[in-house]
Amino acid sequence: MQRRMIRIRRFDERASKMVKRGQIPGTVHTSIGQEAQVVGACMALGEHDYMTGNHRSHGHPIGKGAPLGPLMAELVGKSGGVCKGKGGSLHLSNFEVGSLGESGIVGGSIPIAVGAGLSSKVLDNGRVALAFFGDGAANQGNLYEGLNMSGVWKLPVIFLCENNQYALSTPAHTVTSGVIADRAAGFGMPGVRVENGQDVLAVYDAVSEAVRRARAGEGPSLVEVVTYRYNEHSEGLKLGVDYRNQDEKAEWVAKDPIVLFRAELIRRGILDDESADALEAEVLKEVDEAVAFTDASPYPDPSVAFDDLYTDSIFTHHTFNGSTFATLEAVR
Ligand SMILES: Cc1ncc(C[n+]2csc(CCOP(=O)(O)OP(=O)(O)O)c2C)c(N)n1
Ligand SMILES: [Mg+2]
Repeated sequence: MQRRMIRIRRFDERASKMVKRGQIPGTVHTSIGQEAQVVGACMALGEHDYMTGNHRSHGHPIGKGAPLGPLMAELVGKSGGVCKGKGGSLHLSNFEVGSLGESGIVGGSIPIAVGAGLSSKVLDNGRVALAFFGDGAANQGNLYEGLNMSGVWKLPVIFLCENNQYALSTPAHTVTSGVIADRAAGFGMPGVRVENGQDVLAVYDAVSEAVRRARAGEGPSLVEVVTYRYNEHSEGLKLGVDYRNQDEKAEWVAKDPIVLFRAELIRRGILDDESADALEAEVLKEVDEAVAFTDASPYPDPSVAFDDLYTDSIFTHHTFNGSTFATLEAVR
C-alpha cells in the first residue's frame, strides 16, 4: 500500500513538472493528497475486477499495480503508452489491471461500470466493477440511473465517491444537498461515509466490505470517501480566484496519507526509518525509469492515427478512447 501511494505521489509530481515544461500536451489532474483513498479502494479489488475512472485517474491503474512506464508514455502521447498514445492523461484505459477507461465527461464513466457489472452477472465470472467519481459527479443524473439499475438487478458494482470537497472551484457543500452516502438509502443499498479518507486502512476496510457483498451476490454499495487534493484542479490551471481557505488546506496537508502510514508501519515494526527511506528511493528510481521508457518510445506513426478507434453516435469526442473500449469489453 505504501509503495503504491508513493508511486502515485511521485508519478503525479513528475507529470506536473512535465506538463509545465510542455513535455506533456494539455493538462494533467493529479491525485496528490488523495493517495490513501485511491490505493485503499484499488487494493480492496481483486486482480480481475473492473474499475472505471474520471479525468483524475492516473492513480487508479497505479493503485491497482500497473507499471509506470506505459502510463507515463501515454501521458506524453508515445506509442509505448497503454493506449498507444491516443488516450492521453484524460482518456486512458489499462485493461491489464482491469481499468476500463476514464472519461472527460464528469459522471460519464459511471454507467460503464454498471455495464461491466452486468456483464459479470450475465457471464457469472465473479468479477466486481468499481466506479470512481467525484463529489461534483455525485450530482449528475448518470449516478442515479446507475444506482437504480444496479440495485434492481443486484449487480456487483461499487460506487466510489472521491469527495475531495471541491469540483473545480466549487465547494461541495454549496451544491450538495444532504450527505452523498445517505443517498444510497433511496436505492435500497448500503451507503458508507469514510470520514478519514487519509487513512488507507480505513478506506480499504470500507471498500472490502462492499466488494465482499458484491461478490456474494448481495448487490451494489455506495462508498463516499472524504479526502482532499493538495494541488490545483489541474496542473498549470490558475482559476484566478482564491476559492480555498489556506488554513483548511494546511490542516489537510498535515494529514498527509503517506506520512501517516509511514509512521503507522514503523509503529507496527513493519518498516524502520531506513527501510522506509529505501522504499522512497526505489520508487523515485521507478519514476526515472518510466521517463526513460517514455523518451525511448517513438510517437505513433501518422498512418495508424485511426487504428483502434471506435465511435458510436452516443459518444462524443471526449469518450473516444476509454469508454468506448470499455463498452466493447463489457459486451464481450
Ligand atoms: C459533464 C461535464 N460538466 C463539466 C465538466 C467540466 N469539469 C471538468 S472536471 C470538473 C469538476 C469535477 O469535480 P469532481 O467530480 O468533484 O472531481 P474532482 O475534479 O474534484 O476529482 C468539471 C466541472 C466536464 N468535464 N463534464
Ligand atoms: Mg471533487
